Amino acid sequence: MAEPAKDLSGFEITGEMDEEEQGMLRSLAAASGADKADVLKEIQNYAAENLEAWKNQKVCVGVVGDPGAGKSTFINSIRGLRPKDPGAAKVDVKEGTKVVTEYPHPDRPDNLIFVDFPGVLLKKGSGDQRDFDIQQYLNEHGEKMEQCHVFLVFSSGRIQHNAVQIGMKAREMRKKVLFVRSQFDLDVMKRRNDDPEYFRGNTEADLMKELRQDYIKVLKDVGWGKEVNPRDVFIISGLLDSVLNGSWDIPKFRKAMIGDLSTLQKLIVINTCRDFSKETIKERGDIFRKRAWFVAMATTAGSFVPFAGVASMPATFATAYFLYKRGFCLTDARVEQLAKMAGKSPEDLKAFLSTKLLGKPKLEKGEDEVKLVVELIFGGLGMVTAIVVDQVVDVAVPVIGAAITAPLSYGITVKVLHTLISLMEKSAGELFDYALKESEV
Ligand SMILES: Nc1nc2c(ncn2[C@@H]2O[C@H](COP(=O)(O)OP(=O)(O)OP(=O)(O)O)[C@@H](O)[C@H]2O)c(=O)[nH]1
Ligand SMILES: [Mg+2]
Repeated sequence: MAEPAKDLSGFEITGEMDEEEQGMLRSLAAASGADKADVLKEIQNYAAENLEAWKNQKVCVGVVGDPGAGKSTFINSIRGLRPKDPGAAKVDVKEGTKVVTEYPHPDRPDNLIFVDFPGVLLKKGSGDQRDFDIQQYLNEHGEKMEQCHVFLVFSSGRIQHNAVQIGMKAREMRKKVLFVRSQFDLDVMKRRNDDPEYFRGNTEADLMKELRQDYIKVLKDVGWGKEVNPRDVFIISGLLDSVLNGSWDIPKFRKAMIGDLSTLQKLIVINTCRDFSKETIKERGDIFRKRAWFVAMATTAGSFVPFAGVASMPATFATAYFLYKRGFCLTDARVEQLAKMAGKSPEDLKAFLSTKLLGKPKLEKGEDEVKLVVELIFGGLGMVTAIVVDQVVDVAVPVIGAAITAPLSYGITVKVLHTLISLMEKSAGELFDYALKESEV
């Protein structure tokens, strides 16, 4: 039956979502009366079916830079690997990488890939690496470059012309280009040795500033040809522990790396890469908060009235709970890695976390973790039993231009999710402090 087309253009979408989701929200906003209830139901079902659609996203990070700058080391560390682990990139001081090599993240090989681009062109027959022809390089590697979402340009000193030219081509392809000076741990050591007085009057932050300015100056000299924002230059160490515990510029670097990605792509990165830095916790929470409306739609799909007496927990809610746990690095496997790194007992850290999240050091046999957390949250919110059948509220879904009415259970679910995310943020911060603070001797 042909229905008159509704004008859906006047509604501004304020959240990040794919086309299909946007269309649905617009029709929800444009619908009237009974229609609205139908569209809402449709969105709830769509959300329930697509709660984990982020798992189909792909993120490619291109890495280019000077020979020996520490590209392979970083590519390993960001994937949680040490150089000799299976799947690790070869770390070699003598010979540079000459072919494009893809390094998938072992936990999500189809979704998160680091691409190591050679800084040289190995011409058949010639073999002369100094004879760098950017056009030929593009002919060979341009297609792969197009597939990358962000580029990291590594240098350990005076960055070479080749790497800068490749970075410029990435920029022309409208890719985000970030500059990395790795091996800062060595810079500190060297400075201490070369100039023993330096750290009397200066801090590591001063040395970082110096190296950052130096990087920018060299970029200018080598012909980058554009103003470089100091905030796009990151001073890091690529060694595994530094990457995991967020030393120096690592937290800022992590934020910048995912800054231009869609929310769904960001979810891939934060749920795949381990990160024990306190400074990125809030950003991770924000990504989950942005998507909480969608989880709540899924959770209130069908005739579900979640939390009505907290008798049973909808599977969608449990899915979100464990997703958050992973994103904040609070799963058992991640806590074990944190313990290993910090030289702490894994059982001790798990008990610490459990006390923060669940109010006790250990779950009793047969207890449901998610149900327990929700009960605690409900207690805190003063909603011991929520009887929400048949009640409606106006809620804020990410669309401007219309008031949207949803079941009250939707509003309550959003509130519970937000509280849960805050609880995880707080628990992660306290856990990382507890694990890492005292171990920094
Ligand atoms: N101390 C320290 N050593 C590092 C760091 N990054 C890399 N290294 C060492 O520097 C050497 C070169 O590192 P790679 O990661 O192989 O460098 P690359 O950029 O991949 O080099 P090519 O592939 O040869 O171009 C290795 O011996 C690494 O162990 C770092 O942040 N700190
Ligand atoms: Mg390498």
